[in-house]
Amino acid sequence: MNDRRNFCALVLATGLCPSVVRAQADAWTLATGYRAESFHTKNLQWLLKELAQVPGLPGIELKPDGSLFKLGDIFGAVSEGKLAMGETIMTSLTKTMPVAGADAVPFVTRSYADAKRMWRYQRPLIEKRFAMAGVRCLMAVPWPPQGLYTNKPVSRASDLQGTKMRTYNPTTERIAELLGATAVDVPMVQVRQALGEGRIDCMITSAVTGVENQVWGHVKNYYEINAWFPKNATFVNAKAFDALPANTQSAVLEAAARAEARGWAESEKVAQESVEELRKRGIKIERVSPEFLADIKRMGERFSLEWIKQVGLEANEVFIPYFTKQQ
Ligand code: PCA
Repeated sequence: MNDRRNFCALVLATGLCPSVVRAQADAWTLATGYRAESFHTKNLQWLLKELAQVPGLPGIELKPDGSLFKLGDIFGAVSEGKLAMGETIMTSLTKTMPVAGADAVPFVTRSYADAKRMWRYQRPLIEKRFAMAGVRCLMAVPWPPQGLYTNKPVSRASDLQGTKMRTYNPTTERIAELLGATAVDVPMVQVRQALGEGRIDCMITSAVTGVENQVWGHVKNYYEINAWFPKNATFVNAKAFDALPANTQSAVLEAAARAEARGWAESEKVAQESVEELRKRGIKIERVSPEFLADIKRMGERFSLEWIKQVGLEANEVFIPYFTKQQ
C-alpha cells in the first residue's frame, strides 16, 4: 500500500496524467508453471496480444516457468487476489475440487473429439467451483494425449512392477500404485534432470513433454496409449474481472474463446509433430500388445469407479451426458 502511495506521489510529482497512473499502478500479471517456449505458454502470449487491443484493460505481464508462484500455488494466489491471472493444470486442483480431475480419468477420452465433449460437460461445474473460490474461468486447453515412456520394452502391465514411475498429480500417483511402481513426483520442467539422475525410469505424459525435456538417450520406447487428455485452465481473479466495464468483460471472454479454439488446434498439431520428433531422435514409437491394453483398460475401469465413488454427484453430472449423448 505504501509503495503504491509513493508510486502515485512520484507520478503526480512528475506530472503524468491520471490515466497513466491508473494503468501502471493496476497492471496485471499472468503466471504459469510451464516454460515460455511450451505451446501452452505461446498460446497465452497470443491471448495477451489479443487482450492488449481491448480498451479498459490494464497491461498484463506474463511470468512463465513457475517464476512467480509454483504451478500448484497459482490458483490459490489468484483466488486470494495476490495475482490477477493464472494458468495451471486442472488436476492440480483435485484436492479442493475433485471434478477438476475428470479429464485425467484414464481411458475415458481417447481422441481430441472426446476431450472436447468432456470439456463441454465439465466446464459448467468447473465454472461454478471456480466462482465459489472467487475465480473466473477463461479457457481450458488440453495437453496432447498421454503416452507411456519406458527404458525397455514392456509387454504386460506387470513389467512395470518395481519401476520408478514419474508422477505429476494424484491420478498418475494412483496409476503408479495400481501398476505396482514407485511414484516419484517430478515437476514437468525437471523431467530431463530426473531421468539423467536415474530417479525415474518410466512415465506417462505427452509426446510434447518428452520433446521439451529431450528425453532421448534416457528412454527408449514410447507407447501411444492415449490414456487421457489433461487440460490447463486459464483464469482471472473474479473481483478484478467484475470491476472491468461490461464491454471490456465481454471482449475478454471473446478473446479467451478465440485463444481456446486456437489452443486446441495447436495441441493437436504439436501432438503429431512431437511424435515425429521422438521417432527422429531414435525413440521406438509403439502400440502396446493386446494383453497390455487389456491390463491397463482394466486398471482404467477400476480407477473410474473409484473416481465416481469419491467425487459423487458431480462425477455423474460429467460422465452421464458424456457417455450417453452424441454431442
Ligand atoms: N505434460 C505435463 C502435464 C501433462 C503433459 O502432457 C507434465 O508432464 O507434467
